[in-house]
Amino acid sequence: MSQRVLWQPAYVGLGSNLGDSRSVLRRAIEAIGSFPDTRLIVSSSHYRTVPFGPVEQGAFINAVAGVVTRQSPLDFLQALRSLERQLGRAETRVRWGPREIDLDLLVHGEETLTTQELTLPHVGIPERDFVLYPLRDIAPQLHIPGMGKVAELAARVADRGIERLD
Ligand code: PH2
Ligand code: MG
Ligand code: MG
Repeated sequence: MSQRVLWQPAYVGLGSNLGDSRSVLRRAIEAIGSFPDTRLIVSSSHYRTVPFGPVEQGAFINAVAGVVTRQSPLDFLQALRSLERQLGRAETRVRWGPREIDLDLLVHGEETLTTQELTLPHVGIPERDFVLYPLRDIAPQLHIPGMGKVAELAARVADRGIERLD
């Protein structure tokens, strides 16, 4: 594990539309807060969201969690992948299709990188209500490198029928 000196703020997008989605999201957020060299700072409400993309499927539950971490982006990504498996995500999910749990690293400090494995910031952020609305709850003033301020990005994305849950 490459442990860095500086703690960086990082944000994780969570989604699920198979199984007991709300319970899986709660367990995922708790587990992320227990990653080595990581502290959970804040998490958004859960939202019921209309599926985005070409696949016809059931509604998602989405949320966003904010942490500070000393893990590198790639180590943090590996930890998210292994947590997805631990929470019962099947290996062979269709791209864009239904899933038990999806944990996407959205932002890691000021990092910008493009590799096979990981692009930071996550390229889908500006077009996704199911990321921007929960992210606005917890970090409206966050500046996303190359994209802009969360509150402004959220104001620009159409509400496709997103519902905040308690
Ligand atoms: N995830 C997808 C595809 N479409 N739609 C919503 N509303 N929420 C998601 O998390 C989502 C999606 C694949 O990761
Ligand atoms: Mg995703
Ligand atoms: Mg994913």
